[in-house]
Amino acid sequence: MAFPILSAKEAAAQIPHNANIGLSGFTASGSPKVITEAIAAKAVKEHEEGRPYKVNIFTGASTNNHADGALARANAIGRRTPYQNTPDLRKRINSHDAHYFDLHLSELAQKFRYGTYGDLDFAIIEVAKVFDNGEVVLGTGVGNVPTYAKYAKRIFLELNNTLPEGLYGLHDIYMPLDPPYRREIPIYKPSDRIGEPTVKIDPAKIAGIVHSDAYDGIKGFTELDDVTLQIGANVCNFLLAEVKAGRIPASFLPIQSGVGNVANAVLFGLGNAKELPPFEMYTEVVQDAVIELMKMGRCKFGSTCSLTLSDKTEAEVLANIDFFRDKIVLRPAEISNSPEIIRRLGVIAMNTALEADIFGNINSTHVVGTKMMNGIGGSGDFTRNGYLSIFSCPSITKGGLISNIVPMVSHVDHTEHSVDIIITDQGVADLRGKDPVQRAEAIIDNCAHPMYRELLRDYLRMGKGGQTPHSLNAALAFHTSFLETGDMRNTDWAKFGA
Ligand code: 0RQ
Repeated sequence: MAFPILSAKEAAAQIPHNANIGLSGFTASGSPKVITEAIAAKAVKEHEEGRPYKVNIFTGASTNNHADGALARANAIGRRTPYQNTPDLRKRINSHDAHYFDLHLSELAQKFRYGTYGDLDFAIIEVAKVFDNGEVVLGTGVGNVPTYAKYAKRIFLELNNTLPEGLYGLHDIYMPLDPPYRREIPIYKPSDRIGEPTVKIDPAKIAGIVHSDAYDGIKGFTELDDVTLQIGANVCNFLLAEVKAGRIPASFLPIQSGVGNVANAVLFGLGNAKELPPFEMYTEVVQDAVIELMKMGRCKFGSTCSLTLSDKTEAEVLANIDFFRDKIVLRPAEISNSPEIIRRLGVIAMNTALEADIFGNINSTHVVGTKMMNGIGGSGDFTRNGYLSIFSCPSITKGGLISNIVPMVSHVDHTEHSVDIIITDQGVADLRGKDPVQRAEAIIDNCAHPMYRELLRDYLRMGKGGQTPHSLNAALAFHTSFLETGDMRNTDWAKFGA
């Protein structure tokens, strides 16, 4: 069947105000680029002519500057979920121009199938190849494509000419049945394949193909500094001690690693920790550092939802795809992040906090309790189900104006019940088996920066008893001091009756 070839503008012209659109990909990888830019241009024109025009965007995770970036600049996003990380969209979310709701990434596909968010009018899917029968080979990120492709009424394909056909075979496309018929998802080791290499799309739904040669545009990470290197080393030393103590099997367990500079440093540390055996990953994002670890033989296999690689590293991987073919599988988000599989495989979950409180609760999303940074992403999927759940962050930020260890987190993403270990550049707090006061002592002594330890100890002493001795009138004093004076160190407990 010959599908219509359209320009991006012709595709965008068919998408009306208030349409629900599912985008392919996971992070910048595999996300559409040219049709989303054309929708943004259409929105600008509609707004200039005095008509409302916004679309509701459902994705796998964050997207890229061509999608979230362009659409946010055009103020063209109505509803948005489950994760984002572009500065322009962040501004729209925090000003309520875009109505973002933050969701565990494993949940969106099934919630769509359950009918929670209404009909899906369109899917826009980046592909490496289209077969005449509607089967497609996806790009470097899968996200929620299987569900979006099945449930969208009409589908536009972005055929990206920079993606080699050699991507065929890297994907493992599988969709579980929904309750009450769901069975176990039969993955028993990270490299198990249970599905198909392609997504089968009903050809009658394909509204057209738009050619593209745009790159994901992912930048490399910030150079590692002394603080991030120390965090990485502390994580590795902790894992090594757990193996030596027999609490992690000597053959090791699959690893999940989050996003960002800190996660990158942790991966770098794992590469250098030669006492740890080569390991496998069961994760959602493979970033540049993992590719290096694969080349070094340190990472044997990566099950992931996306290859979130800088343009340079992606070109290298795609040019040498045969070397990586038996080392990578790309899965849908509900499989890469499946609570069932994470629990079964015993995944070691390693994610990053914006702030942790002395009792072990974690804020990963809200700056000073109010402004959305990125979102919870998959951190909750892994943290709640991991064999061991580790959070790391620097002990201080902005030269010490902010302590990342606070009396009470200003927003809670991960509760004390899900967090086993907190690690900063200062050291490791092992929270397992400790009551709240013992946890607080471990976190203050081992993780807080020395310049904040006395303030935190004073807070604990001020506590009004009970299992978790908070001083409710002073619990957010670090944050209010920062907002009032620009420095958490100016916290004055005397103002709170201490
Ligand atoms: O600000 O950009 O102005 O310099 O936050 O901080 O230390 O560079 O940390 O890049 O590792 O990101 C939690 C955001 C950490 C990320 C978060 C400021 C700091 C800096 C970034 P600047 P760093 P990282 C897998 C799992 C949730 C999603 C997740 C994240 C900027 O890891 O989004 O885990 N996680 N997904 O200065 C105010 C504080 C701060 C602070 C740091 N306490 N208060 N600002 N900053 N701490 C992937 C997916 O789900 C797809």
